[in-house]
Amino acid sequence: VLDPSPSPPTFDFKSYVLEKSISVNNALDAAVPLHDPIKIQESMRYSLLAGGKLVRPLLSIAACELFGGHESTVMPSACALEMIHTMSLMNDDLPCMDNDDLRRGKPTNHKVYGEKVSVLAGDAMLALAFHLVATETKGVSEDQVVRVIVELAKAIGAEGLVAGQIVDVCSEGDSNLGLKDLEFIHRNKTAALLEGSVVMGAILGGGNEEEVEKVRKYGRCIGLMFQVVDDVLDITKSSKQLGKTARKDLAADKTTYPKLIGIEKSKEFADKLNKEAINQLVGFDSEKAAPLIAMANYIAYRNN
Ligand code: GRG
Repeated sequence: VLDPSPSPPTFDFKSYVLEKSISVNNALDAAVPLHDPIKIQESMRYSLLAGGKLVRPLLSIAACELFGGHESTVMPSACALEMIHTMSLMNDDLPCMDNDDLRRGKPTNHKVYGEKVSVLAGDAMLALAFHLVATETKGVSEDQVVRVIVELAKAIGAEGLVAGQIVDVCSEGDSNLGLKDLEFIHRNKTAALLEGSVVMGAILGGGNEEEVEKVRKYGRCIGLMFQVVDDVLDITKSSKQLGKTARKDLAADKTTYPKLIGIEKSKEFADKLNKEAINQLVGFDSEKAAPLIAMANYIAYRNN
């Protein structure tokens, strides 16, 4: 969407994403085995292993490795993040919310398994996420694990994801929605979990308070940027590429950044957020910071 900005020349982002995505998918596969009651397990696996971009797990792993932490230490948290992200999408797709038929290029969970199973599979996945972090996080102190659990809970509840979703749902059709309201929705609905992802990784990697706060600021910036870029992409993508949700948003004349400040200003805002995010990483080991820098650039310059 924006003008390409240079990533560290020696860092192979494609290989990094491929390698980490395989690890995360293997861990997710193992975390939800096919046991009885089989319907719930199948429903969870259907959406969890449907080919999401794994942005949150990858961010969490990269933040942990920024401090020299190991992938295996952060993997339960990485899986928990993808589980909660996925169950939130399953909830969002339900007829009582967005009523969507397609997600990640496949029929939505409730279309395949029915609403009752889909709601219960989401409930189970939320519980499993916390169970996984609490029981499978190895090689760090109990205090770190508790801090991670607190961070995750805060990111998804009525001070985070749910807050963004409720304000979004309640403001549907409100043509007076302003920039402040839009920012509140995006900061909570989208940015809170992205922020939580990097903070959880940083805690498990052993970052000190000041370092964790820098990573938090990075997360906040890329979180809001994710949504600003999404709003711009909804408009700039050719109609052929537009997904069902995007078309719905446009048709309903949903409030977006381009609608409120125009496409150019939205792109400039995203660019500013990207620079601010990357600035937080100044002073860290440049090799270890490379994945987080590349991910910020990916979020800023992606085209889908
Ligand atoms: C978490 C308890 C709990 C409840 C959920 C329904 C609800 C409450 C929240 C909905 C939140 C929502 C739909 C947020 C949008 C997040 C977002 C930016 C989705 C797109 O993320 P990508 O592009 O998607 O990372 P993939 O499919 O690649 O994972």
